[in-house]
Amino acid sequence: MKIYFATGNQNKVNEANIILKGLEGYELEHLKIPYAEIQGTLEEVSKVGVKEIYNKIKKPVIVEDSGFFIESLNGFPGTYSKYVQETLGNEKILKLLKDEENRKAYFKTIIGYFDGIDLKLFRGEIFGSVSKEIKTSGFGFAYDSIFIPEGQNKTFAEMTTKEKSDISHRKLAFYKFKSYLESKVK
Ligand code: ITT
Ligand code: NA
Repeated sequence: MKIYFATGNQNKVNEANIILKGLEGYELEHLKIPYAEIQGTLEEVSKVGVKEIYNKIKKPVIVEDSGFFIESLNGFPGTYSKYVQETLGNEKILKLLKDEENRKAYFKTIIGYFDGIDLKLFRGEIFGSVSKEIKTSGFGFAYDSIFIPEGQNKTFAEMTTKEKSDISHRKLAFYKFKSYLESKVK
């Protein structure tokens, strides 16, 4: 069975493929079809987006909406993560946090799945902190070079895609999705 993944972000597809490896009988196919990103929570964006794409292709499809939430900035950039990454970037975000003791942050992702009958959402989160400096070994994307997961001493961008994908918000959400698919087959 083919699962269509509608996203304009190739990094997400690369990670999803690593995460879903070994799921027998399912194949992920990247759909580069854009969908309207309404202003709302990750849950609302995923729900509306996945229905929109389903109505275009009439096949089981997923979308994934994510954000990076910084506690001392009241959750900013959150649902504005894409725009803020493109406009401010990591350097300016670190400046905003320059004198801040509380560096807690988390990634959250919501996968929306729709097959014409069942509409499901799967959530994944990972908690950690914002690093003092940008740190990368060339892996990852966007906020990865300023995020250190709890219990680790490296940023996501210092981990290989496989290492990140063992613990990431995306992994947790995709594993829930994977269990759902497996229970459907039985
Ligand atoms: P879609 O086409 O799938 O919507 P997108 O890049 O717009 O791709 P999102 O709206 O879900 O994706 O994500 C918002 C932003 O959050 C994204 O552009 C990145 O800047 C950031 N982001 C999401 N997942 C991330 C991750 O695993 N590591 C670092 N940054 C991430
Ligand atoms: Na998006």
